[in-house]
Amino acid sequence: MSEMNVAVVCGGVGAARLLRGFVGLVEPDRLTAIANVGDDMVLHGLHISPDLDTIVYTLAEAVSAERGWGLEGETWQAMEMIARYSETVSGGESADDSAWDLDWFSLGDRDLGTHLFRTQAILAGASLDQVTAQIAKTWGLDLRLLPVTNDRLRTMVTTPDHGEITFQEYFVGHQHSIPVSAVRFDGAESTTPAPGVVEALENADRIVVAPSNPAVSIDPVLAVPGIRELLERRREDVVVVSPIVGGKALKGPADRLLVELGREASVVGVAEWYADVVGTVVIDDVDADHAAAIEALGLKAVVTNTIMSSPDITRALAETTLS
Ligand code: FO1
Repeated sequence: MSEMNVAVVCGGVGAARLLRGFVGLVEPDRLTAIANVGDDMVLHGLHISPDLDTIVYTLAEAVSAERGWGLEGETWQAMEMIARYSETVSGGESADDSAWDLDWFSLGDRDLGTHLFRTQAILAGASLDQVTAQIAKTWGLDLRLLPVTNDRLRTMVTTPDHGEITFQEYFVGHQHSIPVSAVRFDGAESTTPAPGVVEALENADRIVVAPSNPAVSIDPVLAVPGIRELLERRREDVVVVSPIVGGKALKGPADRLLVELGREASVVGVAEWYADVVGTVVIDDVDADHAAAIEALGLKAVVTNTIMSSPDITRALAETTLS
């Protein structure tokens, strides 16, 4: 068991998978996941925190293997009721009439229990980090899971045909199939880090940036005042696992977003994206010939298998980020 204190900066699915490699390697009270909240939204009156929930469900081995989010063995009774009411209010209008499309974001019946619990806690005065700790404890998580901030921060993307829309309207509503010209983190400038976040990053022997989407999952975490500056100051102890392998994102639009936002969809593009805040980039074996270009940027490149297709590979990858 490593005696190191480790802080992992997380988005959703890719981060949750890497965290599995740290559990059992790093002491639970020395392992802190600091998660993005820019994907959060209030829907049907419920506070939904997709990246926090994806981490909880994945580490609890309860996540839907097929979807990578939500719970295994879900039923969708509540959503079916919402879909029926949606029909009524939309008068059967086309699905594009999103004002009345109430079932665009799929919430399973068990997943709804999480949102109901979180919402009632927040309405009763709990902060997001407090209710997240209760959810993590309920699922028996062996790490500390912190939202980067308790304050409202919303990732907004600008698209040519739809103007500025919320992250989930882009990611789910449009299945991230439309080009993005800009990303903004609404409210970020007036947020503060949640309790424990700065301490975890200051005390960490190693800060790991998970293989999440740089533009819409990691950058919103860095947008909370003080966080980017803290990583810049500790750049030598910060390691990022590239979310791009062989020019492609393993899941989601990270490769397209890098290009749309002016970088190349490669491990070099990732290194450039993070050049100010990381000292080391971990890249997959298939990208070994890009190591020199990364080192030319003044970063270290570490080549290993980053395809987390088994617990052993995931554990080895986690160990590599700590070595
Ligand atoms: N992703 C989808 O593509 N479609 C959905 O209907 C959907 C519902 C959903 C519900 C709860 C949740 O925690 C996540 C959900 N996601 C869905 C994934 C979510 O949009 C992404 O996990 C993140 O926001 C991006 O990392």
